[in-house]
Amino acid sequence: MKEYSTEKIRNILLASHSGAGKTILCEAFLHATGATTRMGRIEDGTTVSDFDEEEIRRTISLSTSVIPVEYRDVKINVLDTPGYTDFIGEVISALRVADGAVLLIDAVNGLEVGTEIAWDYCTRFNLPRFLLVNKMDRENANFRKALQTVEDYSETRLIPIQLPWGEKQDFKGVIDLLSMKAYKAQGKTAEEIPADMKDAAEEARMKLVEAAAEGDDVLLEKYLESGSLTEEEVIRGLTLVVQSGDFVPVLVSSGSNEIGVIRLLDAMVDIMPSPLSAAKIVAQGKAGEEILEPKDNAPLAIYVWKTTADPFVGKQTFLRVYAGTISPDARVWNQNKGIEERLGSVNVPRGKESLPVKVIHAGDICVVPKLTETSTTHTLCDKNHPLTLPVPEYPTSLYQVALSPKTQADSTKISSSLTRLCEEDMTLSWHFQTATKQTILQGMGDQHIDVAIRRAESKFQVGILMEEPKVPYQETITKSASAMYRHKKQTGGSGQFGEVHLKVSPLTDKEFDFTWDVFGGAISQSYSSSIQKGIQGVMKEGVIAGYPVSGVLVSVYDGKEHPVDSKPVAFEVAGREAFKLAIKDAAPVLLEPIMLVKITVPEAAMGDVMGDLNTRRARIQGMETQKGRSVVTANVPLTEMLRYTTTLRSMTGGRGVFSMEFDHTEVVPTHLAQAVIDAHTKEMESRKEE
Ligand SMILES: Nc1nc2c(ncn2[C@@H]2O[C@H](COP(=O)(O)OP(=O)(O)OP(=O)(O)O)[C@@H](O)[C@H]2O)c(=O)[nH]1
Ligand SMILES: [Mg+2]
Repeated sequence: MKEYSTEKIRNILLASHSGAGKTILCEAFLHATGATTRMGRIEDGTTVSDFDEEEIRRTISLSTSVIPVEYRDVKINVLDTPGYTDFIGEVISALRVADGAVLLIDAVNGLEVGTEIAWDYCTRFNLPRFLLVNKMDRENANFRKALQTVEDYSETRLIPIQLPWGEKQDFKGVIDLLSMKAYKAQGKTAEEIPADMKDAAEEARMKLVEAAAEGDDVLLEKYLESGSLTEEEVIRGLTLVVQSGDFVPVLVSSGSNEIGVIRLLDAMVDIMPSPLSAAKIVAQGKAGEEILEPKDNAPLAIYVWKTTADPFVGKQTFLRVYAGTISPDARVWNQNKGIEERLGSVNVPRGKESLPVKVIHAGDICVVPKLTETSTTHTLCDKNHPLTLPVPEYPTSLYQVALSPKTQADSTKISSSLTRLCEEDMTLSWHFQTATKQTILQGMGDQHIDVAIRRAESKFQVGILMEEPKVPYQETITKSASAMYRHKKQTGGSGQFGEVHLKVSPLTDKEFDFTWDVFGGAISQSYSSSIQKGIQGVMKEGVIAGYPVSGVLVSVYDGKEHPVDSKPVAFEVAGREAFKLAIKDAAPVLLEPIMLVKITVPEAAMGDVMGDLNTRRARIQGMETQKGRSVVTANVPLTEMLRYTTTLRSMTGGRGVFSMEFDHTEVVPTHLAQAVIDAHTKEMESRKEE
């Protein structure tokens, strides 16, 4: 692929609700610019962007693809993100490296929740954006109505720079308000605006020119004096008001019919910022904050925004070069790891392809193979000019499953496979939960987890079984109690003898503490560590329900020893048993994790959501409604939230979202605790029978 210098690059993200047509729009870009000879289809699994086996099977995008579109001597790196909310992590990674966004809505459905979420993220990342009313060819397509749904949602001013030329099956092109020309089909050639559209176009043009004039005092003055601006002036003004986020230009298209795509590319080239004029990234350097200048001769600054692992192609690392240039075989410094990595080839990604290039200039995006130590979110730079680039915040996980290997052979592969999958995905993580002895995989929703497990099976050939995760309860005590135990085995051979008296008391700020309060040398302090070892074993295994014990102070205050038969192992047993007895006497209870949950839903769904929360032992902390959306914050036990993604989705037609994080632990109400204890007792009994 050709070399593109910084001012000839655009990094533009496509984001929207699933199904608004992002992936097909990429097909249209490639076809209309002559990069492909025919457009691929979602149904046939033949698009450039959705090349992954699971994407083809599910007919939705699951990860962000880079689609470079070469047009007017500019390379637009189009980042095609997945719209399904489970895969929001992919959108966030792409937002981090984009300089602008095109947000799509379906001309029939208007603004849907996935686009709302993307809209809010663009605001958070301060990204200039376009609104594209796509699928204008659909039966029931309605430009005005679709636009209204966005106006109802956001206060940002929307400013059409195009009007649809016809609608539904009559949608034939766009009326362009910048050039005041009509563009049929793809839009390669201009013609006069049809007579019946003239008035509407004039009126819309007025609003556009007014908006553009707000961008700059000189333009405003000229506009006030002469009442008009040239196309070039409108574009200049528009660029400024779009970049500041004051206005969002509105465009129209039908991706699958390739209508409007060329004018959309023109707008990206003319109005969206190049890396030169985009908002600058601030890095942490040796001497404090450093603003990254997107120049080839500046010290190297690279952010790693995506990693893929594939057993055949190997590891692929996606980079955005913020400053400096890179070429094949370059040596770069990984600031996070403190090591040097050597690049092999340097490539421009296009879907699954890697097109080798000789140099990547400041501002561009590329992919390099086989970086062993480098992961997503790392900074690569010049060893003599160390830098750290900012990392975006990813949401906390919302959904968990417990995993177990299908066979013995799988058990050896499972952890390495999970580690590699999680390396690819910033919203996926796994850990071994000691409290429940389960391997937990957590992510954003059931689809997210399902995809991950299928990938583990197909990419790494590891068989995985899914189970409901157990809640990581803890056991603790609510009063003090004392107990003694004598361990004695003195029949035949060498004997064992140890007697321990101990007292347990509740500890609120610590998991465990131990004091040695034996007076007069009833037992030697050298047995202290054996006694503690016995106690620690029980702390891990639990006493009443098989969950770890926490919040206990143990004081050993008396005991007995035998001159010959006392030995460490005897005191370990005595300590263990005395501790169990004491715990049982100290009014033990179960603790459960309580989450802080924030739920955002359309106002109309609020009644249902509150009613449902009532059945989940929720304690409402706050509630507010703004612009038709209600936000509830509540403390809810984790047990009640394990499958909440699915419930909330069906309760709100997919329009509800939530986040949650661990807040504190609380005692499980007695009747619920009893059920957990009974289940444990039953399990222990059935194990004994086996
Ligand atoms: N009528 C019509 N259908 C379209 C158009 N663009 C896409 N489609 C169809 O809409 C469906 C979804 O298109 P995609 O391009 O996969 O949508 P997406 O936004 O990438 O969806 P996600 O990857 O799930 O976020 C497919 O069946 C397309 O064929 C369009 O302009 N008009
Ligand atoms: Mg897609």
